[in-house]
Amino acid sequence: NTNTNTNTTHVFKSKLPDIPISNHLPLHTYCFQNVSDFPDNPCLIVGSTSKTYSFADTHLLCRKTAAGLSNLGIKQGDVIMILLQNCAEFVFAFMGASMIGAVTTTANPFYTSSEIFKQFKASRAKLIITLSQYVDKLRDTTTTNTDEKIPKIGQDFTVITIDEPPKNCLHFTLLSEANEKDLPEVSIDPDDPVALPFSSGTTGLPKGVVLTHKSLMTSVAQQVDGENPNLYLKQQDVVLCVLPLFHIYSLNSVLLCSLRAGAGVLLMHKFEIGVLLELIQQHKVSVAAVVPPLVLALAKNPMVAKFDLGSIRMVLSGAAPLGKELEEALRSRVPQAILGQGYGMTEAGPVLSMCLGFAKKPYPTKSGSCGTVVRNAELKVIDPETGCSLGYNHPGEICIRGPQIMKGYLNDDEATANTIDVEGWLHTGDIGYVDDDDEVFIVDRVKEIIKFKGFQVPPAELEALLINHSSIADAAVVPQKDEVAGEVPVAFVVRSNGFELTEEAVKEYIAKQVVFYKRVHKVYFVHAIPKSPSGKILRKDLRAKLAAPSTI
Ligand code: 4UW
Repeated sequence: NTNTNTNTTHVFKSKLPDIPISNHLPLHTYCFQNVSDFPDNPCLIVGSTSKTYSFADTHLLCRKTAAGLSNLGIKQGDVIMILLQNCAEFVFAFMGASMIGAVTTTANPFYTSSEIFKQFKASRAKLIITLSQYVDKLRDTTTTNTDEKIPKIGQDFTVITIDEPPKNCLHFTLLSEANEKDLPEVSIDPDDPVALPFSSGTTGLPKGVVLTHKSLMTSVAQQVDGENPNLYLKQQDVVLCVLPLFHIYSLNSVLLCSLRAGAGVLLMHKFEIGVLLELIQQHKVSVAAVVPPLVLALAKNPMVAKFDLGSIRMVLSGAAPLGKELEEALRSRVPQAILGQGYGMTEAGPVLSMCLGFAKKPYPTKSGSCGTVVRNAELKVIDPETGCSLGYNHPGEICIRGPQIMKGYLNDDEATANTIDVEGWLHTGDIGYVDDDDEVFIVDRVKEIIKFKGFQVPPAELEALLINHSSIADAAVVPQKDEVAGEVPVAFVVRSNGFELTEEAVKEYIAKQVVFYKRVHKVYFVHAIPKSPSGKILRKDLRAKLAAPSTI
């Protein structure tokens, strides 16, 4: 019952006043709007080489890449896939695509061939930008359905590598050395898509999340614009970009926010604690965007003591819950810094709430809080059973409404309607409450998703693979708490009659088909999977079993 006439809706707002947001602007226009104020400031700093691109360089290279994409036949509305770790070319390609009205779908380069092709096909991408070492995965079609026509590099799609191109592939310079004057004039509607990250949302398989120019532009403005920005980034800041840009957290809150605010972005293509510490010290990183496993490394690794982290003024954590003890442990390592969290969800555009300790005129905040709802948006908490809106301090499902949320799932009206209701509220599947000081606390999750170090593991995907195994009759995958990863996926498996199957065999079978973080960490053989009368897996029962191992 979501009848709002009989129940008053308690709408939670930011403590910061709403601001005018010109969200008719295309994302690239908005992000580069202030470049003429700081053309020579460092924009992108490549960690591995220290090569630095100024804002003027970056803007020009994005325009050249846009022209290059257009020369290759990429048109407004077309989708390109970026299959890269963090690097400058990632930025040129993403912003370049935006400039011609094209859409970028980002994928993890560690994905297996079948994971890449699933996203590639669903997004109907025409071109992939990657590294030569991953091109074999784009040729390996053993895992794709043999009934289907296998797309061929150079014929059905274009592959561009940022290093020496293998056979039938092109070099990135074809884009980055194009003439920016070839950039076609395009008229972009604010509701046109610009990014297409994949997320499984509250249930099922990964789906394309349609984020428009308006969504992302609004989200960035909610964070870094206004007299008193919620996330105050300065032109002198060096913002750590070690979290992958293929995930919305880093793409939005690190890259796009920094571009808009004129802060430098230190690009690291992978996480390695020694290198990270060295780079923080060398480039005087002032803002660190992290996830809880990284907080763990910074808080506990003995190497940290050998480096000077005095430049860090802000540490932003998100994508998974951050324990209070961990936060305290980090505090002793960077006592001068403000520590706080943001709470995001790909579908929400992505930021729902952000620590007000990061504001230009900061507010005091509490440890464990995920911040306060962003400005120009509304947040409510509902009873998951009745749909009734709840007031302060009552935990329920968090819902968000505003111009920043996704347009919907790609080609999936049903999933969209199950997530965004008729009143425009996006239902997160997270359980949390808002306290007396308007701070959001997340306490649980009612959705299926498992978060391994902040990465999404969709149980439905692993269950489909498991059930495909000839010796498996039924299966369910649920999260198990883990000190380092936060959560790990574990499987309950029903063997087919008379078949022998070991835990190792199941683990190996899955490991061959999925990216490392989706691997099954434990297999429990059971006689049946508990299900509701309608056939839904009773995940709560399985989670309860894990909490009391003697019941398995
Ligand atoms: N505490 C507890 C949190 C938290 C959390 C997220 O992979 P997705 O779809 O998206 C993200 C995005 C995170 C993000 C984006 C931008 C930003 O500024 C920021 O602040 C640092 C974070 O993770 O997964 C969404 C799900 O991840 C969980 C929650 O269940 C959410 O629905 N989650 N942040 N601080 N849990």
